[in-house]
Amino acid sequence: MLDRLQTFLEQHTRILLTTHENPDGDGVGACLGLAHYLRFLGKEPRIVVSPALPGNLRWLDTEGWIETFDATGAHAELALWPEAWLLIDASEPHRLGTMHSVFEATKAPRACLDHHLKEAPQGFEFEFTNPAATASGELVYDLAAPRMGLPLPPSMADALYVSLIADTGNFRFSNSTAKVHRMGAQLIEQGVLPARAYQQIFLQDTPSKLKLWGRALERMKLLGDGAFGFLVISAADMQACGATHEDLDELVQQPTRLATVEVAGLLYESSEGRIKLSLRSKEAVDVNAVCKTFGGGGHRLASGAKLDGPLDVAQAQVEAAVLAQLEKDLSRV
Ligand SMILES: [Mn+2]
Repeated sequence: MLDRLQTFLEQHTRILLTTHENPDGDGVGACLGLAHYLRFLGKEPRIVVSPALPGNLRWLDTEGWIETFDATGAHAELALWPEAWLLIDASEPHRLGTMHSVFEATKAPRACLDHHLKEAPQGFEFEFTNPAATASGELVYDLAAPRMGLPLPPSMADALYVSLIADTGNFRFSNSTAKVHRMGAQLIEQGVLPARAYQQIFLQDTPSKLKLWGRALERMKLLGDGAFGFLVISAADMQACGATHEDLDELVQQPTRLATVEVAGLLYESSEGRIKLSLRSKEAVDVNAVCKTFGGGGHRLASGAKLDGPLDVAQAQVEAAVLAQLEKDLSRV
């Protein structure tokens, strides 16, 4: 696959690198890593993201390469620029968000570079996917490191290290393979400072986020003999804490800190009154089955759904559905 990708990149000069909307550490790290490699090859890469980079990723863009998509201004003619378009860390064109219409309009050959387990990508002339990889940055490293030789430029090493820690939760998740640990070790040998990267990526919260988390955790419901830890956040809670949607990141899995909890849940009411459910399972319980009953989906251990209001009705429905699934999967009577 990497040889095919190398051939694809060699055939073009102006290469547009993009990632899914609401760019994350892996997508951005992989874009920056690949941009370094393409410049090494003498290419002219550009990186355009939508919307703007979250604050915790800005330090990675040491060269000022990342452009924020501006449909009517700077990027009105973007469809005409590239000779090749690469979508990184996603394999569904609609995940480009506001850039999707430009993707549809361009005459350039379009490709995806991704590691997610999904159905075969559609809407691309070329596909470069490897579901065995932990992160898109891992694919970029496997492509670039042997061809560039080590050490990599410092900001490229930082970007690819961030790819790894973003998708492995700083090497905590089950996808933290021996291979990505070795890659992390090599990047540290090349000068990456792991404590600095961790702090820049993960220790960037705001007071409003901690206020919201405090409120949610104080009121957590423990159901099913402590096997279900359930957090509920209303639009009024969000407003009282001055919190934004970003402040909900990683809140859903906090109940899994408890020894007894098998399933963690977060029910969230947006300011428009839409209700979103997220469920996480430690191992034994299939939360995807629960979310499917509400018309949602995801994976066995991480899934989500949208529900109709009002909030208290949705909450009762979720509680009943999760308790039924706990009985089924934990063989409780
Ligand atoms: Mn990824």
